[in-house]
Amino acid sequence: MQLIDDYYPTRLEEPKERFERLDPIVYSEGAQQRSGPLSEAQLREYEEKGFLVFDSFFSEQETQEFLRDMEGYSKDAELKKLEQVITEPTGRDIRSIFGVHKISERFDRLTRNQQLLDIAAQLLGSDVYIHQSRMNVKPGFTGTGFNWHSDFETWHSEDGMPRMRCFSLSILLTENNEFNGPLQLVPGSHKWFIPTQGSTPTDNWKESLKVQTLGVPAKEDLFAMTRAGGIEAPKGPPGTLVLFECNTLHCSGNNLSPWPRSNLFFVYNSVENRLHAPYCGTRPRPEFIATRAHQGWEGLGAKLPGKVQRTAFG
Ligand code: 6CS
Ligand code: FE
Repeated sequence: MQLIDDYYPTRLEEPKERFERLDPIVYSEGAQQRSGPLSEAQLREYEEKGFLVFDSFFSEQETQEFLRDMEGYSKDAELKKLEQVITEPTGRDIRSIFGVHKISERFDRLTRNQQLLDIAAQLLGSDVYIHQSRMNVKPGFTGTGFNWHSDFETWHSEDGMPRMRCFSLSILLTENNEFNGPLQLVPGSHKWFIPTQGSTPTDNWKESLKVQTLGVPAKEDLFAMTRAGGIEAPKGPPGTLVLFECNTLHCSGNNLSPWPRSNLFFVYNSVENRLHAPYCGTRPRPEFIATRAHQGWEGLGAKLPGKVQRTAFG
């Protein structure tokens, strides 16, 4: 079995201090970097803040079609029986549907939108594939939020994503405003890796996708990160695009407003950053949460801190 170094140890028994990320933020260089579509200024902003916002990236009409599809899926009783449909912690309301690009041809095509692929190549400096897709539905009055986390911390420990060479796109399908539980990001936090404490149980996703308790940074880290960078919650009409680096700290609050807040979420990973066995030692999460089937990942193992080797999923 091939052993893999764990450069970002997390889910630890003992606390470990945050440290600066070991990976680049923008991977393309020279002519590829200058070829666009992102301008030099946008690339610098992404490097500094860890996210970019594009107002009205998609037209109102396109977004209406996405929203119509999404509403159809959230009313589909057959779909609701599938494990990839995550319901709210209390009640049967839909919270997320994973693998939407496998369910919907329109969303599948959307992941291959040329402009999005060009942005992905410019940021990641390679070909890419979709690591995860989902839609999040946060209905008015009852929709609940997500605790503070870095997606990379989860994808590294629970999915075996080795390095930070990945980003997320959130396509707003309804208006996001200060009242309906928008995404809250900490500018600059992507430059730090914050190891968390705790041990990850088998099938943690069944719990964490409803209410996340593991993988949440300590309060001191959140104080330090927000003291340095503050918090920003991008607002905008349907069709706005929020692009954020995989290690940018974020959360979102409950939606107590009457207005639903829904978005589509695509994660682009570099083909040079394929998944290994989960670094936390559990069995891999399902394919609809973390794409690995086409990657021939079996036989890859993670070398864990303090342990010489880890078999596939202990
Ligand atoms: O576990 C995951 O992969 C996911 N969880 C959160 C809270 N954000 C990103 C990702 O979809
Ligand atoms: Fe997240």
